[in-house]
Amino acid sequence: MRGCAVSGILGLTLLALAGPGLVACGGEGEGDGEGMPEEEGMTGDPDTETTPPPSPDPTKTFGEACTASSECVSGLCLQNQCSEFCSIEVANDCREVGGFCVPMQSGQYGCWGDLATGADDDDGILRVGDAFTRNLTPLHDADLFLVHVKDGVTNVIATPMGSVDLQVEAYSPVAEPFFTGNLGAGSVEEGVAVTTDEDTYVFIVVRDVGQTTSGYTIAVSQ
Ligand SMILES: [Ca+2]
Ligand SMILES: [Ca+2]
Repeated sequence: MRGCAVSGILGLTLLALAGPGLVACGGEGEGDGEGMPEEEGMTGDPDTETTPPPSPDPTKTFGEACTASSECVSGLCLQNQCSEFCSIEVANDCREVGGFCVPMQSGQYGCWGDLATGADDDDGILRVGDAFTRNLTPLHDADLFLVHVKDGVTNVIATPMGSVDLQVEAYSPVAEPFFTGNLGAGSVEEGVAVTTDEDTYVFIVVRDVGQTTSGYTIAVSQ
């Protein structure tokens, strides 16, 4: 999976001319399943376990170091940090603790990473053909979108409705950043062309990086 800057049709044309195999722009981050976090200290087969000694109630919360899930209030120790279980079907289900909702080797999902998106309810889930209108406010606000992308090139473009200077960031399903788009100043659209060979999803963050706030639209096309 890779991303390239797009500016409307121009960006699309450039990408098409470059052809497959171009990895120059934002070409790192082959995030397709690699580096998937593994939860630790999960309970084994109960039939074969002896009765464990009584252990103190877990006290550790999100982000605290752990070696076993039994140490965490949430019951989930992920990559040596207490995490929280989350649902990929809920937009920004990790909003309260920060981070992305990532798949674990168990098949469940846990909050991972560090992402502050503020208190607003602008986060959403988009598919090709969708367009949402949202607000970047207060200053330095960030909104998180799960965007379903299809085999080929999927364009995600954020267009200011006012003076806001916004930045578009793309992350793999396991929360690895693979593109940042910030070519223009205030009032200028930013975007990413996500190229992939399978139907999957990416996380897109639209962030206010200027000194004003305003609304914007985010649109997904192919
Ligand atoms: Ca917002
Ligand atoms: Ca910008």
